[in-house]
Amino acid sequence: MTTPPSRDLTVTEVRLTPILVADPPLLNTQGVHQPYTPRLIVEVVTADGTTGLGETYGDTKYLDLARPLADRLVGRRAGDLNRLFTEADAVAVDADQVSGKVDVGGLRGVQTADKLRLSVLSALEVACLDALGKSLGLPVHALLGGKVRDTVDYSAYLFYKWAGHPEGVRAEKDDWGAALDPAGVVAQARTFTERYGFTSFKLKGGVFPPDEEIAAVRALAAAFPGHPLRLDPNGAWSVETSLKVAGELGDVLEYLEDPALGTPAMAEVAARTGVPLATNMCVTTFAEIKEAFTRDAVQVVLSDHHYWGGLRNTQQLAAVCRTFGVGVSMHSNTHLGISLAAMTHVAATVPNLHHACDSHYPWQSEDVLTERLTFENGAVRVSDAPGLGVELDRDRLAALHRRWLDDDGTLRDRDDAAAMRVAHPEWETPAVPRW
Ligand code: GKR
Ligand code: MG
Repeated sequence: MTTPPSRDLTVTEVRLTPILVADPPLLNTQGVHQPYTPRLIVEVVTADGTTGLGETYGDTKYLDLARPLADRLVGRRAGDLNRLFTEADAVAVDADQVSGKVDVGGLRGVQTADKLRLSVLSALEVACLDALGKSLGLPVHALLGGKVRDTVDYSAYLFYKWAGHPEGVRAEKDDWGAALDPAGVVAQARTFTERYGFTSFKLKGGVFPPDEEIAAVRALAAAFPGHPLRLDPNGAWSVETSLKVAGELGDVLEYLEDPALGTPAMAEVAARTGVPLATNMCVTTFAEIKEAFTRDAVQVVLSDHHYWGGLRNTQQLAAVCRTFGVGVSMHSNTHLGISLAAMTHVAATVPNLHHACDSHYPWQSEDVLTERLTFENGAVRVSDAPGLGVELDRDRLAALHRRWLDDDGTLRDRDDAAAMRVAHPEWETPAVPRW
């Protein structure tokens, strides 16, 4: 009998590198994306010399928590994750960050101490799984129980957008052009299909009056007959407006995403339409599931490993959804390749993932990887290489960190309303429901 080689997977160091990555002027109900958005890159180093990678939100409130949480990981084995989750409860969260405020940048409901902790822990968990996988020679999906598919489908994430950021603002240029009406939205969708082969489409709504967005979805349906379509106004509509949109688009929508804000309003819409409702705003924690499912408020939950607390929690969420006959898919916020790799690994292990996942990745021209991940026929191939199957480009990481260091603080916390005020000084975060 051969003795397995001994690997010391004790965590010896956790490196935290905040960065600013280029982001195009994508519009949503709160404003417009900043020219650069903050992300945090996590490296977990183990005693056997392995480095695992993770990624999460990079705003100050996450950075403030990242160091104390990372310190709790040092000295533990990379596989000792359950204990990290229970210990994290003891890490204090600044009361100012959680006094019932709606999360501004993330558009994902009310901020809580738990959501903040889990959003940071998720990056540590992913980095530990990457390190474990690399050290053991196993892909992350194998550590999660194994893949049930070889590719993961994503949908084209369409945004109303300006051609460029406002004059005089430091920004990277993009080649997508403007999309401010139905013709622009269809042209953007065509670019998505040409470049990446996507076959399903989600339009970020809540930007223009609902009639204009209905016209855009109708134009998409005419241009791409039979393809799954979604519309997501991030809770900007009243119950009556949501029902009007559902009535007019019911024949072409795969689902309507967060038309109205909060479980009671979503439940009322759901009770009065046959169009399935999806959410990444009213079910964002395990604690929110009971009320939403009992009231049949949502038919699809869009999981997000960043704020659900990692890949294993995402699997648990999928199991709960399966138990209650609720669909599951994946939400996205601006992210890079480390997170796309993590999303793809966990998505590959979820049997009941029947809708293409969201991803902002095509909008990100910059990354910290030596090789970008690619979409073929709208899907990402599940890597069988050890860990996540991605490698860090240290020069790119250093350059994007330098940009973060050089920033005077204005971009370090994503604020879409503030970015909108650069072009429209009179802009205020709209009251909800907006229409
Ligand atoms: O990137 O503008 C955006 C999105 O609106 C994002 O912030 C949302 O979290 O994509 C997300 C969603 O589906 O609600
Ligand atoms: Mg959404």
